[in-house]
Amino acid sequence: MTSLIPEGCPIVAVEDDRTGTSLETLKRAIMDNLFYLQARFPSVASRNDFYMALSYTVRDRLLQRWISTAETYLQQGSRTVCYFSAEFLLGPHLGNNLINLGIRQEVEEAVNELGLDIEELLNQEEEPGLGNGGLGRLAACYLDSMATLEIPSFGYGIRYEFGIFDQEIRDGWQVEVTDRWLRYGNPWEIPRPEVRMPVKFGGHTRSYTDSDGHYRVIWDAHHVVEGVAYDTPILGYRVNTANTLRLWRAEAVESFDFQAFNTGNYYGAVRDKITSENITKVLYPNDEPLQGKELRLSQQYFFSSSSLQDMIRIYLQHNPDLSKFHQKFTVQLNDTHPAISVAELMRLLVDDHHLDWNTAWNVTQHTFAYTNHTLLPEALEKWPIALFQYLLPRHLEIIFEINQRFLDQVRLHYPGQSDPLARLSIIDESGERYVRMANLACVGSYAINGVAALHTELLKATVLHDFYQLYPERFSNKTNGVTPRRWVVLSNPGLTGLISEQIGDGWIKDLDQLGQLEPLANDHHFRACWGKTKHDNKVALAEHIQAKTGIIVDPNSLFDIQVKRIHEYKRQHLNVLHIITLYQQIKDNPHLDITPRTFIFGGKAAPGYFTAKLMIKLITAVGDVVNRDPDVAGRLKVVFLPDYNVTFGQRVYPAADLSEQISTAGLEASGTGNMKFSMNGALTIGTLDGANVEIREEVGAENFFLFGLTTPEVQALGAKGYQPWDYIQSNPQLKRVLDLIASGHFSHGDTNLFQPLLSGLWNQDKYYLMADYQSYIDCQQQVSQAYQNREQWLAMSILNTARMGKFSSDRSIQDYCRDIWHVSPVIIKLNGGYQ
Ligand code: CR1
Repeated sequence: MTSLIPEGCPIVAVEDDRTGTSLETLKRAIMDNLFYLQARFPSVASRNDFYMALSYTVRDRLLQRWISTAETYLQQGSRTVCYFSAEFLLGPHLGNNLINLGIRQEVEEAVNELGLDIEELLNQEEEPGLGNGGLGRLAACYLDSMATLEIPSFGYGIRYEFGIFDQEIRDGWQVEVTDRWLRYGNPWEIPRPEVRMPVKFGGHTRSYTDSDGHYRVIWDAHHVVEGVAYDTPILGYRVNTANTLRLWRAEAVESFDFQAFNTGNYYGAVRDKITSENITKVLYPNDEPLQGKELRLSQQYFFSSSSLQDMIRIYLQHNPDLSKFHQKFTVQLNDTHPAISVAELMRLLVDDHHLDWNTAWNVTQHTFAYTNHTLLPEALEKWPIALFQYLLPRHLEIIFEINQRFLDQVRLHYPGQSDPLARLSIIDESGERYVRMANLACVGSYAINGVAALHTELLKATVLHDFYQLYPERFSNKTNGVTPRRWVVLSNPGLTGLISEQIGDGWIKDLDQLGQLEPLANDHHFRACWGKTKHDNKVALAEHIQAKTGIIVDPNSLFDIQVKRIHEYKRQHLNVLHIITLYQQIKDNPHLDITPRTFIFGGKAAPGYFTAKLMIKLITAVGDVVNRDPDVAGRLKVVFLPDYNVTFGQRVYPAADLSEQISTAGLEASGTGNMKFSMNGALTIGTLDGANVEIREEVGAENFFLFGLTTPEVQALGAKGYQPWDYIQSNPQLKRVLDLIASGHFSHGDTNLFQPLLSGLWNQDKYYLMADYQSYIDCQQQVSQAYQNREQWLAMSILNTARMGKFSSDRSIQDYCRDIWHVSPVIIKLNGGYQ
């Protein structure tokens, strides 16, 4: 990359170098930052140096807004939402901030004039992958919407040194590689070394009665770790609001334990330091299932405690009376990962700030609200009592006390009945004793919600049924949403331009305005433009696929895409069964006239999830055979794109014709990829699961490819005794597909490789693939036919986008604000820099 020093550039400060956006100012600022922050001159500067210089330039333009926002919140004492989440899957900042600031064009010009390429600089950013999948990405979309809607809010979480692993594919298998995202520096974060919170672990408690006769407990910890704050500004779209995402990093309190040092235990002291700092080393890579890992509980407690202490510190700056804490703050618990906060706030209020129990409980119960994100039983967090006792002895006492008082109330509800008591208890006593985090969250929260209408109904009917009976008024549904800023404007500039030409750009902040596109679905010229935009996006993805995998795909074929975590319940293997079905039809009749398709997969498997890893191997193995078989003659292509992440999603959603949302009904809480696809004009093939149900309601049944069993049908089949082999034996086509895999056709003759997967399908088929197979194949046939009618397909595609207004995360956040948080926007005026 070549570059130019702006020679003879007039040094007349017509605008502030840190806030101005004229071409000359931007150029000067970039070069200044290269010089003073990266300490480089242009001819030796690396691409990363330029990326950093540009990012600091953009960050300067954020800071003015961020500081004005902080000042305004402080002065006004605004009611504030704190979003507690163990995961924030942010994706790259630079492109998003350019869009939200509205200076993308200007910056591109400035960068060009400096002889640099904006795309290259944008690609230089290592995305902060501080999340696994949907839950973490939802948190990121919500931060964007809260800022855009000018809602006073904080995100609180963990600054993992290593985020979600990078995925490589070697010999068709997933290999995990450490995500060293901080290696070259992170220009978006501002360390706050003075904001540090002590977090205690282990040890014992003792009690005494103080001189006023109060019973007090002291927790003598085994050791203390400090949480140090790292802040990232989160700017809203074309507003002055820039909220804060505060992530905590663990630091050992003392560099070395001097006593150990003096007694010669130097290495032991170093080891203790490392152990403390391990807490924020790495994100746990599991999506849903969870084992009882001590480090994981430590992470949860560490960030919950740091965050609550920080909030109390902020509160006490203006108000000595903690009994009204809940009037200033509300905390949204993103799943049960931060649920220990309920006990921790009680501890802080009672032990440290000497509130009486009832007052503290009143505050606590009015502070927290809890979102549940999954019904999978293996994902419900529970921690062995022994682990709790060892790590958080004081919290265990508090939880016992909360539970005792709670169960006393339950007894009044169910006199003489022990079953509801056993189910509602925060302590699971059915075998080895556990603390049930969902129960703790429900007892300690004033509001409880699921993430799609069906999911919330299922929560009320199953997993949280007993709580629903007890506290029906606490329950509501809040259907997920995604931010159109990242998922349309940033990802799909072509479509953004086309839409804005027609209806203006108001839709970016008010997605319902997309409805104005509806009449254009009948406009021949508009359809042609729509089709061209999609085609351009497909060409770009095809180039990317070739660069990454060497596979050549045809942009005229139907791009059929499934990207999400690899999991049996999401049923990527059902998709594979369809591919093999088509393959066999071609083998039977090589002249068959079928709609050419490119099947694209992406997604990570949890490193310890054997079956999911085997599913990846199956996809790549089938691809290897199908892509090369001369009989197929390019009509089918199968691509597994490695390392699915936010950046990759931004390329993929705009290029999809068909979105695969094929989970077993009743198991996908919501899904959010389904929304991103549809917003970008893909049609969906899906089951009646999660938010698919609502997407179909919005876009119209005629614009959605529905198949499969419904949730009640799945439940009924399970209750009656599901026999997958009945379906296999009575369906020769299905049997042939399974037999072809078993024969070693896709595994160089190895008949064992896929046996674990196949025997799973024959024998239990926990996720009902066999039951849904024929319906899926038939539905795919309809998709293929529909794609042949290009005009009709384009009209359906336009209608999908036009009717996606509901799925903006702005709508979700407005729902939370109105029904749960009771917070209102605060308008930020710019205070004009640092003067
Ligand atoms: C769900 O599986 C949902 C996201 C966000 C996931 C997915 O359907 O869209 O949450 N749940 O609500 C999850 O990660 C730990 O649970």
